[in-house]
Amino acid sequence: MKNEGQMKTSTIILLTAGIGLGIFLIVSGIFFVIQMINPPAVQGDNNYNNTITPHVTNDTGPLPDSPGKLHDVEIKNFAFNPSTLTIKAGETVVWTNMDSVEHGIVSDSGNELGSGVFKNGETYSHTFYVLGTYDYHCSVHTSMKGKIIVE
Ligand SMILES: [Cu+2]
Repeated sequence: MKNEGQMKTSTIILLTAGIGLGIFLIVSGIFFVIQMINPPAVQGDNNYNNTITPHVTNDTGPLPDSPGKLHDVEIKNFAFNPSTLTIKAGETVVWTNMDSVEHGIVSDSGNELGSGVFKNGETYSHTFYVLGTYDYHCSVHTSMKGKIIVE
């Protein structure tokens, strides 16, 4: 009878060890699968957020030769000064109305320029990106003519 009891005890020990090992394998298996499926959730939200950096792209092609450069054209005594201005692509022309009457900048053809009318002391600015010659006139006084050459 003592022998049978020993057999029973070792069977229980073996079963317990087997079940324990089984549970351990299942739990670690589940943990491994969770890590595989969703790694950021396991890493912690703070670290994850801090690693985000702005992604800068340049979809507009090569940078202009003189980015941001400004050129002034005065509108004075019903004339543009200078009446012809040569700039580089990417540069900006700023028209300032020095007269007491309203003037407006509009392209002779096409729609590159269209300021609407603006008063004494006010400005209109436009950046030219495409090479070419841009003839324009005053929308109020059509005899006032000017030209921007982008080269
Ligand atoms: Cu005018």
